[in-house]
Amino acid sequence: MIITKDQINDLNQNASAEQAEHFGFLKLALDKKGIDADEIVSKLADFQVAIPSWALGSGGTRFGRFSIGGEPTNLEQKLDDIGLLHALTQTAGAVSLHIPWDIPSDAAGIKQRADSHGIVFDAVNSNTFQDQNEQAQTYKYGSLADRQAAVREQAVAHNVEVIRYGKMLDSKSLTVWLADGASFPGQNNFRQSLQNTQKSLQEIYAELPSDWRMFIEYKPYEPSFYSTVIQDWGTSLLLAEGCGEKAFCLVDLGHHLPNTNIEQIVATLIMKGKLGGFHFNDSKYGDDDLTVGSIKPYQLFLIFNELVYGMNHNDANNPPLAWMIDASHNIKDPLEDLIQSLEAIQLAYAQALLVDTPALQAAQAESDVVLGQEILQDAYRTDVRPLIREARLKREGAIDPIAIYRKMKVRENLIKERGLKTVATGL
Ligand code: LRH
Ligand code: MN
Ligand code: MN
Repeated sequence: MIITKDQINDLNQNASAEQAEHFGFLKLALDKKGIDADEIVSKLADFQVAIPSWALGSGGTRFGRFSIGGEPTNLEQKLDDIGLLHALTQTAGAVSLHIPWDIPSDAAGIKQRADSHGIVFDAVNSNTFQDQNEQAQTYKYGSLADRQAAVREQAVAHNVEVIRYGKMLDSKSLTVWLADGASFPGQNNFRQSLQNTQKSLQEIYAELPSDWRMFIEYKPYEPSFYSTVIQDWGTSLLLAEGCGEKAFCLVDLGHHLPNTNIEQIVATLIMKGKLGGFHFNDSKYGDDDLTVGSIKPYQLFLIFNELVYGMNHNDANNPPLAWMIDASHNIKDPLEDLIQSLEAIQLAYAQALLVDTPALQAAQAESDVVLGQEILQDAYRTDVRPLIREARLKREGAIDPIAIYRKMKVRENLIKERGLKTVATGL
């Protein structure tokens, strides 16, 4: 199934008068505050987020999985699904592959398919947290950190292979996330594990093309429940600095212990020019991988506020970030869930763009705590939905993507095309 611009334009008709009215009203209100609504709309229209190839089907928990039907069963179909998302939202113009879950055997064909949907290849992800068939060494006790050289060599070789695939697709970055750690005290020597990890990462880094970047993703626990080698942003930064200027930290919102101040981490990493990428999701407890903005939208706004500030005060030349959604869909239609996540990201970004930074700085200089909060919350409490709808309209996307998705019976059509009992590769 494909969705054409003509179909979207037609279906937008119902909502266009109301959108024009709402946008006009907000534009006037923002104008009075000295904010150019059209400039914000342009920034929103340019903002693109990668969709992970492993999260287009129903995910599951270790207790079960419930298929929604019509899920993509190969990479081509996954790209088609992202194409649908992109047609509707105009925000999903990139895909991030996890290898070997999605091997682009026919790289030219895959690239052409992606091109036809206006999709580019963002970071490629390696996987040394699962054993694959015909693999000589097991990752049961570790991969890049493992105490056995043969295991480390195999894990390094896999990452080099992932870079090779990425080059064929014009990807420009590699994301490394390791499950390496220990489930019990006494299992590993902390120092040795960290040293091995650094050395292995340096070996991968040496194979990185000159215009590539390497992202080092951290996570405090799971699947290792006593200790994880790359447990936090500090360890990630240490390792990135130990590799070189093309190595950066990657923040996954779900990879923090409860109540961690993620916006402060973002501010610090941009200040050091070492923030490379972002995995969006939301969580109540741990790495829950829920829909972005479904639990803590204010935190998301505060994070975006630091991202916007960091990019506008970029003394350390932090490069543009790689944005990706890393969520799992256990009970919702994955495509509807991704549309909601994309919307939440755009909302937080739009709100952050409204923050009156000079006024905030003045309030901080005066230690006017109340005013500082007022300024932030004034932006957060602005209904910015007309801005993101306008951004989508500007690119001929849907004013209301979920409404059009449902009106066009996308899921029903996918089930007709692909069947009711489908399983997509991934988590
Ligand atoms: C680990 C993680 C990492 C993996 C993905 C499947 O929890 O966030 O980014 O690559 O999930
Ligand atoms: Mn992640
Ligand atoms: Mn995760």
